[in-house]
Amino acid sequence: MERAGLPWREVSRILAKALETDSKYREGRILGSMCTSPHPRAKEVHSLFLESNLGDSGLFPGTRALEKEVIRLLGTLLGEPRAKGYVVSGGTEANITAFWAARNRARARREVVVPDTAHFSIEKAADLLGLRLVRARSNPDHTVDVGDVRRRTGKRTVAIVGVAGSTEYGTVDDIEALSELVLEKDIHLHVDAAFGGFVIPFLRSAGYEFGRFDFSLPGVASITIDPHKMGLAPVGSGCILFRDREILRYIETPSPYLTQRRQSTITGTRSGASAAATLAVLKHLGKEGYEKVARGCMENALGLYRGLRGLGLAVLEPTMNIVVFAPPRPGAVARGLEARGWRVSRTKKGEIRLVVMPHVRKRDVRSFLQDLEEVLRDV
Ligand code: 0PR
Repeated sequence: MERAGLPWREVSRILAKALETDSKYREGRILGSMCTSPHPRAKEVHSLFLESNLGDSGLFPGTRALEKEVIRLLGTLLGEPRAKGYVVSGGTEANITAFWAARNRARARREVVVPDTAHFSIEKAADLLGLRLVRARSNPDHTVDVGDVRRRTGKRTVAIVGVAGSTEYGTVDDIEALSELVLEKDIHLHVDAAFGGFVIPFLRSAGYEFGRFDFSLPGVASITIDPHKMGLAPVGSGCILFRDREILRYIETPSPYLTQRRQSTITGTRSGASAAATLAVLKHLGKEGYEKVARGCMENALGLYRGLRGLGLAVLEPTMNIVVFAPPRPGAVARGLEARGWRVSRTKKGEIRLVVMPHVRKRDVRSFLQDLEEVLRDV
């Protein structure tokens, strides 16, 4: 660190250079990310709440009330207005919190049964908490094989995970069947709707069909939903919701010298800015605003799907705004696209995966298809 500190001009130069190097969502070329430009108002609000710390919420009762309101609104969206939970740093922390609570409540049991499509944060969560990860197979449509989940569930099972909006394919597991399965036993069902939570309810009201995946199913005990994905909140905003507030007792730690005497979050000091910015967008967009966002993304995804099929490619029919296709020589195709400035991602199986986020416009879809056609000719 400099002894005297640099003139501001110098510091600005360093920062500007870094920003210049970073990709920008607004250019419409990022097709492999589940994040997007936050709503402009969310950016403003975020900077207003930078000093607010929900880890000592007695000092910030105003922000704490905003966090509670976020949880109440999302609980209502997900079928249980009385759900309890927190605004956390993202889906990873939300998933770890769910496993933590489930494990402590279940005492001696130590296994979690998870779909093969589960996000790698689930693997981190199991590893951190000393839980054995038992993977259930996928059906050909990339949803979990519920029969296999049932077979792998036993006396040692703490929790089962269902995915509503899988990271790679955007598919939704049969959560209804998983809910029935856990009701027969005393097992925690956690739904990872980090991505789908802000998509499914809004696409459904726009006329798309989805099975039930939320607290309206009696077996669902907790849900991850991430405002910093399709919720248009700044990065650093995830949410964990529990149906039953009592479960939070199992992860409580005394913090006697703080204004808040007990904590049941993983982090101590935690951002109030995320909660405030999330609430601001929820209130400002409302159901109609999110419907418009989700519908727009889905229409672009379907446009992409039709365009890819028009090019004679093998494409999976999208469940939500994620489109996966398998061109011949996918590695070379991905490299060709990257060379033309597109940022795409690949599935474990090697297919090309396109996440059609709100920053992707119709004209980006058109120019992507044109570039792809050229790339396919070259490889
Ligand atoms: N659950 C699901 C279903 C997810 O897809 C993700 C992240 C998580 C949990 C974990 O969430 P956090 O990353 O918020 O902790 N899925 C994205 C992915 O791996 C994360 C991401 C986002 C990656 C933007 C890259 C990127 O540019 O694809």
